[in-house]
Amino acid sequence: MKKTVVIIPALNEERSIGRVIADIPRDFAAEIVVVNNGSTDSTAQVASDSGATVIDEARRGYGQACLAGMDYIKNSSYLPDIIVFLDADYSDYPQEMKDLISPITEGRYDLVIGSRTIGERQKGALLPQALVGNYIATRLIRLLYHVDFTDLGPFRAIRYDKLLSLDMRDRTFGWTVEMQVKAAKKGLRCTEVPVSYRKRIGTSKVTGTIKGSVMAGVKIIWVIFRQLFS
Ligand SMILES: Nc1nc2c(ncn2[C@@H]2O[C@H](COP(=O)(O)OP(=O)(O)OP(=O)(O)O)[C@@H](O)[C@H]2O)c(=O)[nH]1
Ligand SMILES: [Mg+2]
Repeated sequence: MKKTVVIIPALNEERSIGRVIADIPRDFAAEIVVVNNGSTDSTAQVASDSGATVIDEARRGYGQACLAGMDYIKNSSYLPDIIVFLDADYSDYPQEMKDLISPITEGRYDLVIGSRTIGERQKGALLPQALVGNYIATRLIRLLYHVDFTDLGPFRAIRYDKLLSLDMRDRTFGWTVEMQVKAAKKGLRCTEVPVSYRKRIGTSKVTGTIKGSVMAGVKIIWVIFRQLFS
């Protein structure tokens, strides 16, 4: 069986992180790595009590946290086959992880995005600014890089060797789109599966605030265009 490691960036998610970990199908996950991104609550304690490996990354940023998770894996003694990225706020349904990894384990795809726009969404879970942002970003990717995505969702699976080949760098909200654009440019076999999405537990850090939405939107567009020239 393929070895899958789950990376969960977490910033002050003490109310949700335990539930996220509990719902991950353990037969599919060799290790769950929670990257505690400078939380001031008991996120780290809850995560380790729930059976996850907890690593600390003091520098803020979603991408920074994901990079720290990858560094931990690089320095560990084993080689995973697949990495799953998952948010800590319990918006996603971790039990759907098997749908994300089977296209990879069957050898058909390298990158599988969990799409919330083609999945079942609780009303109000994806805010209008996120829907519009996703629409614009995915149309631009189709236009410029000729791969058809419907979402930049955080819940995704990728072959570990392919992930390393992407040389990921974004330290903030551009992380998800950077992965998709680079995968498209490199000709990775990309697909999407529908995933369900519900309202988060706890306080929003990105799309729930005006500042977060604007910053994320600008960053995403920037990443999409910048990859044309690199
Ligand atoms: N924004 C942000 N999120 C971080 C950071 N480090 C870790 N995270 C985690 O990244 C995930 C995404 O953040 P969310 O606040 O859920 O962002 P979102 O999904 O765009 O928007 P909402 O779910 O509506 O809040 C959560 O699991 C956070 O805990 C960070 O430095 N900034
Ligand atoms: Mg969220």
